[in-house]
Amino acid sequence: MAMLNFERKYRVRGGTLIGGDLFDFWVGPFYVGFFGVTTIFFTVLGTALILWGAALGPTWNIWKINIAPPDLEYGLALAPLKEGGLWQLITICAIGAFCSWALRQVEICRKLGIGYHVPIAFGVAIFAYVTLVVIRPVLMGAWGHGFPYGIFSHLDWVSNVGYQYLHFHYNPAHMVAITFFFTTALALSMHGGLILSSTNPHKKGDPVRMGEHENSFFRDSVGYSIGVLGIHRLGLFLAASAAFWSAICILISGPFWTRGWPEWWNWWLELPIWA
Ligand code: 07D
Ligand code: 07D
Repeated sequence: MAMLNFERKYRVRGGTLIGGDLFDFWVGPFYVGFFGVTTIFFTVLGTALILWGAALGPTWNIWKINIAPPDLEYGLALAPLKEGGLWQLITICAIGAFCSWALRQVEICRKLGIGYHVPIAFGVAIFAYVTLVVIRPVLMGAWGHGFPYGIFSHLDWVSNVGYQYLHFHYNPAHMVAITFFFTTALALSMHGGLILSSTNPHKKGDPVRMGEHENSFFRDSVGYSIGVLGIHRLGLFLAASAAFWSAICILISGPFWTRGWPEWWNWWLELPIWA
């Protein structure tokens, strides 16, 4: 079915999570929905607050703008706007916007009658962000443990927090996350390469090759092909695992392990079998 016909057929009301018919319409190609409106609300408010924070600061240099979380002495209390309160409001807006976006994806899935794989995948990214700015700061007793909003300042935060634990590469969950990130890149490059190679046969004018050629390439080279559906299951698993283990690696740094990460490996030397 041509795309334009299909869109006309499926673009009917219903399937919303809340609000019934409220905002249940499209503007051009975009589905609006209740959560489209809340996404716009939080995004506009959050961006305005970032601009306000930038206007207070010493620079308009895009790389150097920095909106810092409250000082550690404020603990988990609300801080005055200019002393981290803006960061707290921006965090609420960011979480509101990300969650609204995910719920709008859910509503679109419901209208189409398809699975929730995309919003679940995005949910893992939201989980990583919420771990950084809510779960870990709450467990450590101060909003000041969140990362600052600024292009370079957030890099400084990553570096400083990394060195607080002496050598972050020794964090075992960081190792698992990095391995998943690298494997995701490997899998995506091989999958993209394979699809392009069968879509572009040797001779111009030859028919495009399909699944049999793709499977045979991998069966000939490594003895096994995961298959057309399987490669997408693998891709989603690898990418979601990368973000999930990232969240775990920072969640355990502080709340569950306060010393240098190299020291964690002493458990190996302390095994009774060496005694
Ligand atoms: C390609 C999808 C498109 C998204 C893009 C990001 C903004 C922010 C903000 C002007 C892959 C759009 C950016 C809307 C503008 C202001 C105030 C996704 C793609 C293009 N980081 N980070 C970047 C964010 C954290 C780290 C770049 C966000 C953690 C390192 C961009 C978050 C830690 C490096 C950026 C976030 C961390 C970066 C490119 C949220 C651990 C780099 C991002 C909400 C995760 C790289 C100068 C990219 C860089 C970079 C955005 C969180 C580490 C500015 C929105 C605290 C080490 N980060 N980041 O392509 O060049 O992502 O930095 O959690 O080296 Mg970061
Ligand atoms: C948090 C982003 C969520 C984004 C959302 C959406 C918009 C809209 C709009 C474009 C999780 C945002 C959308 C804003 C945009 C438009 C229109 C993603 C998030 C919801 N590290 N490290 C990681 C590596 C070192 C340290 C993760 C590598 C050093 C700390 C990953 C190396 C030290 C933390 C990772 C390396 C150190 C991390 C990041 C190499 C510093 C974290 C990915 C090769 C001296 C962070 C949850 C991630 C983390 C993290 C990789 C080195 C410290 C596994 C490859 C040794 C403190 N590092 N790292 O989390 O786990 O994505 O965060 O050396 O906090 Mg590390």
